[in-house]
Amino acid sequence: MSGKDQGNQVPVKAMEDLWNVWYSELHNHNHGLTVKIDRLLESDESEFQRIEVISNPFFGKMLCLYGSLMCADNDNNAYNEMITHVPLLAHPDPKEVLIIGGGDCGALTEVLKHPNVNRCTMCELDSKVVEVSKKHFPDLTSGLKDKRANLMFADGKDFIENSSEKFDIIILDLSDPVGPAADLFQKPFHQAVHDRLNDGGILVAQAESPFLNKEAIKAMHANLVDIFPIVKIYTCFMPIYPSGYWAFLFASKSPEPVNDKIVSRFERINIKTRYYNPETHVAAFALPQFVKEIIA
Ligand code: SPD
Repeated sequence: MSGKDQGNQVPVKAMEDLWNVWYSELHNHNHGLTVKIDRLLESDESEFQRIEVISNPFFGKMLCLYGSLMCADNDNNAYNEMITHVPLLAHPDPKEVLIIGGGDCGALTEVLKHPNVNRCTMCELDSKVVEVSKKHFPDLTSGLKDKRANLMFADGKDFIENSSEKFDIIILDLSDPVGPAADLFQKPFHQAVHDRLNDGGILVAQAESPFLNKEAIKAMHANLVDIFPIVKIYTCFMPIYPSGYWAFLFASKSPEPVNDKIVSRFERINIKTRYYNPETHVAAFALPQFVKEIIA
């Protein structure tokens, strides 16, 4: 039969099913993550990297830098809440907080939920990431409206090495240890960060996947134990990141990450979270055997 004989019409339902545009991110040579693209909302290039925003029916808008997913409407809370509230509630009175990286502003927004913080400085290399995030992720970037937010565009390494300012908490909210962020995973940088911390200060760094990046975690951990008296690893569930399981390194001049003040401090700040609570804080430091073995 000819097309005319069939009415030459493809039923609407069949047309919907034909929509078949996907984003695939390889996590090694053998596997990766694939998400359906409803719409390509942004595709741009900055001086430093490609920047894409796609939308997916389940995850909502998703920010992708240099071909790697950074955050999504429906998957950012675990990472942003755990990289911020864990050190801020482990510290007795954090006033000055520094974020290196963090261009989507999710960590900044979480930090500024703490009423006792006087100022949160964010040093991001790529202004275009902040610009795109402001356009597409109004909730994540809402902290920028807070007058305690101090945003600067600079190389985090230059800022740390050339500044004399000191902080109570420094958060390394970095992309992967390749390209522009690579030096920020190295020991000289960790030493310089240590020197920018006040007495009792805490460094927290995103530390990649314990399932896929064992060597990177081992090396970072080894660097930090040479510099800080207290170094711990903790983890969270993060579905859009490689393996869905993510690590952070907690390095402190004196506060322990798990202490008996966590519950009362959390109650005092009275904030709404989706992943963080005092139980997930404590539980995050209970490590599966294979993660303990990475740092043994
Ligand atoms: N492969 C993705 C790793 C992302 C780690 N950091 C994300 C920073 C988002 N603020």
